Amino acid sequence: MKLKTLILGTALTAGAVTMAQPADAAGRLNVICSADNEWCELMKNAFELEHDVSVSMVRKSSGETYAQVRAEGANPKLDIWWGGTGDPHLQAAAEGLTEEYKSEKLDELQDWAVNQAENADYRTVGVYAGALGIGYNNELMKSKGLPAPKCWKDLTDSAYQGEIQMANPNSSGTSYTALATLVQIFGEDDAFQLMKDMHPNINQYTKSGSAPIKAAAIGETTIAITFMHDMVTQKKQGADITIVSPCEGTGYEVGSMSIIKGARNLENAKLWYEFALSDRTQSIAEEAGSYQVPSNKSARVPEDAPRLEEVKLIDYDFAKYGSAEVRRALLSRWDNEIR
Ligand code: S7P
Repeated sequence: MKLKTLILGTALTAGAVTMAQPADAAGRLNVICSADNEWCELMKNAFELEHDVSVSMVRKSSGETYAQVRAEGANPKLDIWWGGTGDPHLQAAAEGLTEEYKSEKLDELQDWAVNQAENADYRTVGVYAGALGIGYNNELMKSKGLPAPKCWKDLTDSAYQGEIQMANPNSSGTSYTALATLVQIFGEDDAFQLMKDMHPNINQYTKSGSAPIKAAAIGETTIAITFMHDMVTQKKQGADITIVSPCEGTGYEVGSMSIIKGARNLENAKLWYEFALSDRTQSIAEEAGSYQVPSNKSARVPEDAPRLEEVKLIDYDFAKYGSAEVRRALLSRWDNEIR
């Protein structure tokens, strides 16, 4: 029922778009999508309705996508990478794996989205933003008599043994954002000590970043570390979840988009780029249960989207934590000392 409503809603929205803008390019486009599956599908359907282009799409987490783009560097099979946290997009840009492109819509975007493009010499751009948080299942928390966490440091409490779930930062952009956030708040050595102390409390390091809050929603874990907007998605679907903005402050993502260097369908990749940055396209994200803040200033911000200005955000250093050197070093230290 929900899916039918979603597809119908999308078709109507994108159908109106088709009348205003006739199809203007033929052919194919290979998209790799690192946002949630429902949003990826919505984007594909809306784009195909607007343009005479057949989209082949795969969904992978941000870190996994980066690894694929890198592995295929000499023989690219993908044309465009849409969505996913900005750090691996920046790393790909620094390694020359993505194409420079200056959109005609840059003036319509929020500063954080333009900064992302500038940090990468226009080899990527911001499409949405969202803050990281701690979410917990109210019923489990109560039935187990656990104290409610308010701060990152609280997650090291031995009372939470086996109660917390987060993703593996190698595969997941969400979890790399968590790792980089803790390092920026506490300093590298103290952050690694915190993660070591928290390790006995972790019941699973998942592949995907949003999996932990989905698990909390169905009572498979009590606490999850994910983006707040992914928690809102679960709450809107009826889950009894509390969203915590950690007392020490928190990091955030600039979800990004990049054209792959050597894309075989470059003109169609540019069509997708412009489509994805438009206020009209960004305004339909909520139909797929996505509650990030859109990068186009004129796009509708979902009523339930966590507002960045209401969260105690750190001054996340995207250039540093998206650099190949720092990202590689932190992930390697995590593998050696935490995993
Ligand atoms: O679409 C939801 C979302 O949280 O997913 C992206 C994220 O990369 C999830 O994948 P991984 O953590 O598994 O890489 C985010 O960019 C986005 O906000």
